[in-house]
Amino acid sequence: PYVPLTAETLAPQLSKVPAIADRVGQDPQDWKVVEVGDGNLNLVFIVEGPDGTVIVKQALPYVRLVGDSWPLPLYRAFYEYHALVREAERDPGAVPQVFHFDEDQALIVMEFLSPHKILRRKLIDGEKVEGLGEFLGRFCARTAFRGSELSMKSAEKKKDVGLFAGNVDIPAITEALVFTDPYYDAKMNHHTAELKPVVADLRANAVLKARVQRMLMKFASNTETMVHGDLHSGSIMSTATESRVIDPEFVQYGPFGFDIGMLTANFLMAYFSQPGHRTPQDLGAYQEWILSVIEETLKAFDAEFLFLWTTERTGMLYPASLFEDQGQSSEDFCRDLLNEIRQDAMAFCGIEMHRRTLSLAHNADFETLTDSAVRAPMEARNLAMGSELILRADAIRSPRALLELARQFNAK
Ligand code: SR1
Ligand code: MG
Repeated sequence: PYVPLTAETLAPQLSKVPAIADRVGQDPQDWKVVEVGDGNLNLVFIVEGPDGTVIVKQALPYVRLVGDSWPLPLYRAFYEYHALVREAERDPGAVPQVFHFDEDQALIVMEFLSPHKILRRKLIDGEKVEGLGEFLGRFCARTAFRGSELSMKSAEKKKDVGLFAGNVDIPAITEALVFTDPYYDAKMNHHTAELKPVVADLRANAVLKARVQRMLMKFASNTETMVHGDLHSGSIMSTATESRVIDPEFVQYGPFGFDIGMLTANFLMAYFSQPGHRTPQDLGAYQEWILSVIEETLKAFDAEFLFLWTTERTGMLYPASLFEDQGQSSEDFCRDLLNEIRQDAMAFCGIEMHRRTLSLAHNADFETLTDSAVRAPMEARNLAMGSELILRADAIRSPRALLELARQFNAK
């Protein structure tokens, strides 16, 4: 039966698992185990021994952030494992290597990333990461394209959509916490007191709420590709020059623009929160660096998607014959699709900006600013830009336009 591990029980319980023993050391007495999970859901152990180090991640049967009053199925580890396998195929080297999966124990043994640090922490600490935007844009494009009918055979894709459709309780969290709760006085919500009038205005905006509901419907019903499902800066680990994407337990088949939109939101929140973390001397340059990462990410997404469209497109959609002798280039159709993806992404981006300020799970960019008088104006800018993106996603026709909007809201 399933038993949640502790730092004390892990070594005796897992000493016979070759995937661990062969990498860490044969004698569990020599293992040093520390529980380091600081996310909202799981246990994460670093297991270190004379021969090396691995990560053991185990799902808990409830939401760690809330406690056992909110049960959560262990089966999410199964989907996380399968997501990691697919992400590794679709963008080799982008995710940690998986060494072992135990479905009964809801446990994944994987590569220990070192000296990587959670990207959100690096952004709070004012650290830069070389090649970050290129890496993330490519990851989003490769997983989006290669997880869709633009690459997969229809039957294979349908089978995979069916497999991941079993992950029902996890997307339900996103449907509630991201798309619904911010827009009414939901039980688990909390927000900075000074934002009360701003929040009242936002919740009184029927057009905004209808737009969000439309995006919720797309999120729930559009199975264009396999999405990571929770691609924020806490799901990325980086050194100064190298990055990996972790933690895809919110995986589902969903819209092309979902991951890139969520990711952009988390960079924008890092941007708006910077006055609380930097000295006035460092502030402007570091904020501009964050904006340059957003620009690189969005550009790399489009460039890679277009490259894959040109070089790898198979399947039943958009056969080459469609473009022959029509006086139009296949690339034009790809650009139309990329425009649609960007519009969805901008709306998802705005919604994520709202939920991290209003719903249950906030983020450290703002939360580590303990003086609410300092935090509130930055959160207000974040909320206002979020609304603008939801209401006028179609006005953002280029990465530059998005950056310009961010600068405008930051100056308010
Ligand atoms: C109850 S889970 C709260 C949040 O943590 C995860 O990382 C997802 O972002 C989820 O919405
Ligand atoms: Mg997570």
